[in-house]
Amino acid sequence: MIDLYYWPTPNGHKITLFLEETGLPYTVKPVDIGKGDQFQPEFLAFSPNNKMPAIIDHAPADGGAPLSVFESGAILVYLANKTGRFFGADVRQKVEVNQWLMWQMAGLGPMTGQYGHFNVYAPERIDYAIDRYTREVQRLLGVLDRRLAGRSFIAGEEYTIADMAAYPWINPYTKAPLDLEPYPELRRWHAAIAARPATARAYALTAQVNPDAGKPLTDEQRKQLFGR
Ligand SMILES: N[C@@H](CCC(=O)N[C@@H](CS)C(=O)NCC(=O)O)C(=O)O
Repeated sequence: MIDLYYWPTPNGHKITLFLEETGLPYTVKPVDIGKGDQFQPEFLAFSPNNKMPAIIDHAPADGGAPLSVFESGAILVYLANKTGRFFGADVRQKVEVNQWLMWQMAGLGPMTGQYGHFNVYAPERIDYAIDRYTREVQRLLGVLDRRLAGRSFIAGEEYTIADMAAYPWINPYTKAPLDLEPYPELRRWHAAIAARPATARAYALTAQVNPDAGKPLTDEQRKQLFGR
């Protein structure tokens, strides 16, 4: 059994996308990041960067003690190795999956996160930051759109953890939507993943775990998330 330390955000969705695709049994352990659960010593003991997602696998492959993993990319790689699924069939496919997973972790995720921060959460409007991150996100969406030309998914014809990492970060801010019109391959790919039953199951957890999802942040939530 896997304990998933989770809150319904783009980085959290990556892991539920994987778990729902594979049917691996898991228990959701909510980490309410607006209440400061990520700073609790019990959580920091295995997730020292005070961010979710994290997992504890109580039945690791070596039969040993429970194994914890933090960082969404590392969790996806761990789960893909554990199940032998969604990481490509041979060394060349694995390189494709891995390099696009790193591209998401180091580029699309952080840049889109900053785009969201300065458009949705910042207490004052800073035009330079908004312009900078808008242009960078548009550049990255263009990179992904070109990559998807002639391919069903990011690494080829198979759905992989590279897709699961990128999908939740495509236009995640309803209060600051981007125009996806210039990216037809990306829109085709995104619609295909949205139509998967596992994707619907993964996103259905949002309302269950955080009924307040989508509401403006309270001052207390803002303090927990951005005040330390
Ligand atoms: N690089 C990390 C980023 C995780 C992350 O940013 N998690 C956010 C929510 S999406 C979080 O837990 N924030 C709480 C905080 O910053 O205090 C990963 O991919 O797992």
